[in-house]
Amino acid sequence: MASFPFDELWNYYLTVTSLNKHSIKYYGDKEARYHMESLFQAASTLYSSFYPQQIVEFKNFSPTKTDFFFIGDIHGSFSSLHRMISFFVKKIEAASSQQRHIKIIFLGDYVDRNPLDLHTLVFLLLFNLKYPKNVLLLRGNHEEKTMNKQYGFRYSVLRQFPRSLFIQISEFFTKLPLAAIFSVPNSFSIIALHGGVPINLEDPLNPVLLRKIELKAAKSSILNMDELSQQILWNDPSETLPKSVEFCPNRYRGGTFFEFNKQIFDIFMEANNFDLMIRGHQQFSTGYRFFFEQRLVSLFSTEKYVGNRIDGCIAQVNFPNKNDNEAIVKLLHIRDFRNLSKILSKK
Ligand SMILES: [Mn+2]
Repeated sequence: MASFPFDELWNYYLTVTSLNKHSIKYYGDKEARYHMESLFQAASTLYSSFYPQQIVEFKNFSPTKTDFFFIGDIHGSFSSLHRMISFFVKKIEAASSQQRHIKIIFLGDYVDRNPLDLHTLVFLLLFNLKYPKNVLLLRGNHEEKTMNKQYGFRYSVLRQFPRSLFIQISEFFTKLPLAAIFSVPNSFSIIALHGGVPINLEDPLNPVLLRKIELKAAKSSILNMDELSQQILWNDPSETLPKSVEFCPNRYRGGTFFEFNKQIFDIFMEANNFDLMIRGHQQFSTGYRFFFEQRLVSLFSTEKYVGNRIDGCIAQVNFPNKNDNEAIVKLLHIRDFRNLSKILSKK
């Protein structure tokens, strides 16, 4: 890592005003390749050392002194990520003087469907390595090589780098946890993941206990993952299923993934002691949607997605009171981060 110019790369991305798929000054030569390999190596080491489990649980935080931020799908939107990171850097810097802690959880789907996706991932990892105690990346269904082959990320890498780098990145994706739990004992707990509730297909009303299951998720191809891991990455909530139908093969994504109704959701949440689920995976032009009496919030955190304008949102979550049984969920629009000084002075 000695000659890896971390600060130079970080400052480059942080101050870049415009970018196109060819413009990165570090790309296209041997040095650039070495920098990329070093970056992904450092990111792999970070996740292997700090988050060796597929499901990570946080209990040791001060609930009233922590601001949580959750971010849904980005899909290679560099400008949206740039706005968010600029906002978070200011938040993190301000928090240390206020004795507060900022926790930022990304819910997966960083790449594909946008030619700037490699830049977006690189910037995200630089941010993660700069603030390892504040940032956590979860895995989405697009952090997976068969999706990357189909939807563009593989090409983004191979256009300028050898295949070995793509293999290294696919291996890095296997290190990302599938879900994170934030729990305050005797109070409130949040489950964050990309897709949704994994269903025990042999006995659907017998809920999966997330803290107890053994998952085989650390595979670079979805085909080698176990069924429950696949479902965590791919399932969707549905409020349009008939009441008697608890779940069905996913009408939009194919039959090995599922849509689940409120009953499946409720029994899963109760058995696991979860109060709120935060997930991504579905495109809503409003950037978010609440399901199931507001106990599930779905986020989409990009302003542009395959030609569609999205009013991309992230969620800020606070535990106002240690003994309160409720968290406050506030939606923030990425468009508002264009005027950072204004939004940061607001309480
Ligand atoms: Mn997805």
